[in-house]
Amino acid sequence: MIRPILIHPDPRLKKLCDPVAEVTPEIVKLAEDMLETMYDAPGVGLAAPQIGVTKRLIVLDCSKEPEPQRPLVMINPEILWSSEDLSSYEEGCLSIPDQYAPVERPAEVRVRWTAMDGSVQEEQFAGLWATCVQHEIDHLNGKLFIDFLGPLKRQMITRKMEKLKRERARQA
Ligand code: K2U
Ligand code: ZN
Repeated sequence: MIRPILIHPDPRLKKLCDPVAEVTPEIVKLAEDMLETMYDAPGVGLAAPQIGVTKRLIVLDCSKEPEPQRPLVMINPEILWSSEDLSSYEEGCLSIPDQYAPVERPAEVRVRWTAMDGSVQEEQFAGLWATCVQHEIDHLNGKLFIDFLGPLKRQMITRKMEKLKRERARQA
């Protein structure tokens, strides 16, 4: 089912998330809900803390039409290697709607994770996949893309989100 996405500032978005001990039916259901929520947003990635679950689980699908969809579920993802080369991308975040800013990250990363069938996977990513997987793993460590910005820009965005939350609370 589609879950509500938390909006910054929210303490759950700043937490260091807990490892997933085992792939239970609840974890499988959570991953399915996260994929459905991500596609509905729409987005190319989503981390469990963004729907209020502070566990180390992310989903992503950076495939572009006419490529087939490639939904990836990563349990306890970890970055094994990052390239020296950097790439800059105009990042956004589903928890910080309508705010974009350029963020520099390693252009390529090698990631290891546990898949839904319990198998351990390892793959190297480049392009939007690399940017997205780093953005999502940051979420698991309580880090948001605005943490890469200067304090004034970060504060301005935070103030805008506080206003948005007040307006949404009034409409509710
Ligand atoms: O984690 C999230 O909030 C979803 C992010 C993932 C993302 C952020 C920056 C760069 C790549 C991925 C996005 O809000 S998903 C929306 C989106 C779609 C296409 C390109 C960039 C962002
Ligand atoms: Zn995000």
